[in-house]
Amino acid sequence: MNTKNGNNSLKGALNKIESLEPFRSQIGESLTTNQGVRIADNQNSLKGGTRGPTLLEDFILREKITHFDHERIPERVVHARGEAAHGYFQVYEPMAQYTKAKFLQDPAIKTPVFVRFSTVAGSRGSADTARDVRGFAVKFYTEEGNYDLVGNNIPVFFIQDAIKFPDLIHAAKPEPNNEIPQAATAHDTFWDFISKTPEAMHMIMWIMSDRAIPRSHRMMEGFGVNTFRLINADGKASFVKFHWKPLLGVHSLVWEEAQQLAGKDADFHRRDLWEAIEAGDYPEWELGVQIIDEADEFKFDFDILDATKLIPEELVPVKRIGKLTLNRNPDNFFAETEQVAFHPGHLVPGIDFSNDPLLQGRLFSYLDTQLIRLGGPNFHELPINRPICPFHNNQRDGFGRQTIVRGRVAYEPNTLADGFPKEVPPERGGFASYPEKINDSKIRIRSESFGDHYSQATLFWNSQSEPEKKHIVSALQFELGKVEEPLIRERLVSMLNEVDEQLAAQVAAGLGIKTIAPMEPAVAKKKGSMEASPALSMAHIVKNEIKTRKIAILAAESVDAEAVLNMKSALENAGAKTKVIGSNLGTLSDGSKTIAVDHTLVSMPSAVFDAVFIPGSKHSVDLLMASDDALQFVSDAYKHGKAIATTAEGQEFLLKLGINTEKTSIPPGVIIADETGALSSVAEDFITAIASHRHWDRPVLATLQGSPNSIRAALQRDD
Ligand code: HDE
Repeated sequence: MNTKNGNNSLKGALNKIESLEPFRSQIGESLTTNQGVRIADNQNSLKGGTRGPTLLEDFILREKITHFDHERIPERVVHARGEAAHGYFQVYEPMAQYTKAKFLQDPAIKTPVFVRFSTVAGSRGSADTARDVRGFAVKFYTEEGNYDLVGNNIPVFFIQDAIKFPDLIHAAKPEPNNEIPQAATAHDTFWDFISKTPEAMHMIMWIMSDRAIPRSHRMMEGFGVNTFRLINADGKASFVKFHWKPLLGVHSLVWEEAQQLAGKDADFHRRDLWEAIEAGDYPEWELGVQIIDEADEFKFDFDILDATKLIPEELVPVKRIGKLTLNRNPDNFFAETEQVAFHPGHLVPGIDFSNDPLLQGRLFSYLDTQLIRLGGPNFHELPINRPICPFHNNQRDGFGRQTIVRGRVAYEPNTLADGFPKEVPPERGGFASYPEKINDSKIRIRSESFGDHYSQATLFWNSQSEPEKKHIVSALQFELGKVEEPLIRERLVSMLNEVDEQLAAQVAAGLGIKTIAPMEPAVAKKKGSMEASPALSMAHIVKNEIKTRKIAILAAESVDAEAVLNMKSALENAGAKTKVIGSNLGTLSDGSKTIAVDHTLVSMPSAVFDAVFIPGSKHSVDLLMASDDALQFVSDAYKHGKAIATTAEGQEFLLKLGINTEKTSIPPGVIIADETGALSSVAEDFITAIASHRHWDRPVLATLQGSPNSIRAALQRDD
């Protein structure tokens, strides 16, 4: 730390406090005012007589209430709803060939990080499972200063130029006259804007896909979205796209579950992250980079500066260069998660911007919005935002200033403080912007190379599996079905027709649109170099383990405790979490062993779990069969494609729902023990079925035949 001009006078203040140590320990755990005055009565305000008026001189009451009155700060204008965790990042091998960033060189160094996940449109108290993009913001506290990678879980964005961002967000947020709907794009103003913004079509495909309703924030990818630059020690630059690849795989909910969860557990994702970290199941992602040589800037059939385009992984592979681990929950939500301030302009030497016009506009916005949200220019001093390396400069004063800087010199150059703090040349770690050549006219024109809005939307659609396509159709039917203005619905269907005719026809059918009008003027669509990119489909993500998955065990009185305990230990040995669900809390006994019920059927719906097991005895199964809640639970699990296992006695339960239990016709993902079957082989098959995440190729249950076509179609495959 700079002793001439640093903030070491804080040390002086601390010393003063240390000399008060004996007195401090006397105060001990006392309740005090903010001035440290011990409070004798925190139950009654000061009054003139026992029934008399409250006195203005009651400084204890006034301080307490005044502070309370000011406890709320403005929520983030977007990404207001979120949760965060601490952890660390380690690079696998030195990246010196591409970047001089120090935290990307030494595999032995653990760089501390703070990561916040968020939805975009909803307010701070909105439900976690809204259909939305998820923010994925990472603050690296590096030895060279803070570096923020402020990304999303979708690799592209709605718009190409930041000047459209306020319009996009005004259209997506609740409508301003009646503040309806909360945390949802299913309303007229959003789709009105989109119907006039064809550059959004690629992002629309992603947001209508299951990517927008993740199973867990621990099971979603992250993307830097914008193109950045890496710069090595010789000053050589490469373009880079950043990726986060979750080690638990990429998994989603289905829309019906997301809607149920919004009511049953609005904190579903927040709770999931918190509980996983508390249980020591630390979520992990690998940092991936797609590196593009500067010489290859123009070799693609899209512009790499256009944030509505991705670079298919098949064209430029994602190189995994390090690992992020989240291992500590915040101590205080407000102080950390709410006050953290991310900014894509927080760079360290070795990383730089590209000219992506969306990124360039973002660079202005973050600090600007944080100045008002966090109450002035000193929020970098809040513990969660402070760099871990020393920082000094001549900035002074302002609201909320904490550092007590000594001396009279607050300018540079100076002689009175021997020139401190001093500039640092780039060779010794000073940040120098990449000297990109710029020689052009000042214009407000979108580059022609940004002109193809549909090819990658089609590429995404073509790359999806059949169930994923069904879910997209159903999501569009849901969203556009909520739009009241027919013209907006029709324009959207015409735009979808440019993405894919079948897609448009299916959506149109649900909306009762008979004729699809051609787009005017006609759309100029490039023939992309690829038909499909398998990496874009979640169906191709490796599914081979069940770590941290939540399995429900349905049980009633005289349940076969042995079967429960054996299944529990098989699943837990494979890394899953199990919960016993019953009609009531309490314990259940089969005469020899007793097991505890963790949750009731009414408090924990099937949507919270990844799979369900129905053990015997016959009596327990009979009791469950008489419960509407239990039948609903398993029927939902079946409908949502989840793995279901039963002992031989449990077959009856499946039969009651209309699930075929004949050996040759058992639906995929349903495992039934035969009379002689040992539970261990059931457990093995069950684990494999859970690992597959969902089983879509199941026949529709007779009990569901009456449910709306759109739900059935979305959830099941016709074949
Ligand atoms: Fe943001 N964005 N954004 N954004 N963004 C904010 O900054 C903005 C964009 C992203 O957990 C705000 O402190 C503009 C893309 C995340 O605290 C604000 C544009 C991507 C978060 C802002 C974009 C993001 C934000 C609101 C278009 C993915 C939450 C509160 C040019 C790469 C960070 C705040 C957190 C937050 C502006 C587009 C990611 C208003 C102008 C693209 C993850 O400054």
